[in-house]
Amino acid sequence: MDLVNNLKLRSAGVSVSGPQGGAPQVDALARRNVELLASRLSQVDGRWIAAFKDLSLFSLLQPIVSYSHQSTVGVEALLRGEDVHGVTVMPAQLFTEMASSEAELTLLERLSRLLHIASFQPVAEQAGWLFINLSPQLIAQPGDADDLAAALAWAGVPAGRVVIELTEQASYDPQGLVDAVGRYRALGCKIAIDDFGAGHSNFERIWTLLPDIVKLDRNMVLRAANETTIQQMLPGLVNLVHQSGALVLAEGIETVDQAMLISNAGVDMGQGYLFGYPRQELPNQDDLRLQMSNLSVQSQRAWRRDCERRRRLFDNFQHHVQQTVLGLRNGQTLERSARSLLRLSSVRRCFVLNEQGRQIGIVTCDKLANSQSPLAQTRSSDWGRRGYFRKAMEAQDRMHISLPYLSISDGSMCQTLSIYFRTGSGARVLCCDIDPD
Ligand code: G
Ligand code: MN
Repeated sequence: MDLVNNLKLRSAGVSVSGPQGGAPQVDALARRNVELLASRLSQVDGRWIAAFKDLSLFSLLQPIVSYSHQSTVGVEALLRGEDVHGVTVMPAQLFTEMASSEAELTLLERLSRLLHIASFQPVAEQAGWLFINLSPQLIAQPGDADDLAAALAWAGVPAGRVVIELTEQASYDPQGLVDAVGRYRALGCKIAIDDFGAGHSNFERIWTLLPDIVKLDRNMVLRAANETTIQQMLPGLVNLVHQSGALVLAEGIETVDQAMLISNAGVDMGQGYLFGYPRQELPNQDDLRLQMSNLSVQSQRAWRRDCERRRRLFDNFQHHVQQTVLGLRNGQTLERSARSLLRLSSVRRCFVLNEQGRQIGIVTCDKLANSQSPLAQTRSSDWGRRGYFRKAMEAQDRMHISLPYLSISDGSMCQTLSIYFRTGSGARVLCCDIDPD
């Protein structure tokens, strides 16, 4: 029986599994299939090659680095083909043009998976995890987890070293996909969602599959490097993914600036040409460590410069805020007390809250004074749930500064300075909205 027929038997739900000696159990049919697949593999000059139609397939490994470990924690196996003229065929073409039926596509996916496992085996000690791309269609097929288990047993690679990257294609059987993911987890594999932000790699998939790792699509890195809004959104996005219990990996890092931006956003792991091209061999670990350590030094330097700049800004604001408080405590109007504060170009408005967080006075800079927006009318509004109010009430001895947030009064990002003080009528919090730095 040939492999394609064997796969058909499996798809029809026919189980030929028998008892195996020793653990872990490997399904007999799956083992036979893997032996058939393995017969297409050969080693030329130490490199594994698989024969598929007129092509020679081979596997390249691209390093995945951890910012905290400052070293490689895994490799993604990437398929390449070579035709009889020595011309390279990329995966997109291989999977869309070279397989003419569903059964052939399954054969190609399983063959390339076996090739990846064989290519990874000699470097498994240094390489950490092996990331393999698999389509939702393949993994949801009956018996596919058995096939993977047999392939791993054949090569002697533990399932705990395998991360299954679920590609961004649609799944026509969402519950089937959830069940399938459970089967790979039961083997000991980790689950990653590939190309998050593209195609069907979206929040729905995170919520239903609860992956161990989410790989941010390369396009997200590119856009974050070029568009301020996306860059500002990135830490929040990373935080959301972390809250789901998944680590975050960014793909397509090509420049030092992109690597720093990603690291500052809290991303855990990076992959891209900056750290290493897809190659047959792993990159030199000492070089990589040096590169990671340079990145870390540069990022620390930038952070310190930023701290110093922010401290100077803060000191300047603090001086004017204290002058305002002094005026208010002496019974002057808010207009008069906040005059010098409002003259600073980044100050938008100053307002005073009572001890419940209700606004009892406000002055705005000239630019915003004539706004017609209904949201700009904040008389007697309630800011009691805001962090800047609560922090000022909790720690009464100093001025606070909020993180940037979206102001509901004018619909743009701002930061709020806040400080507690007392008047004859009770506790007050003076707040001052400024443009984010
Ligand atoms: O869909 P997936 O993320 O698995 O695609 C991986 C592909 O991305 C591979 O073909 C690989 O060669 C390519 N790739 C890997 N790193 C980079 C990079 O830094 N820049 C670009 N443009 N492509 C990359
Ligand atoms: Mn991938």
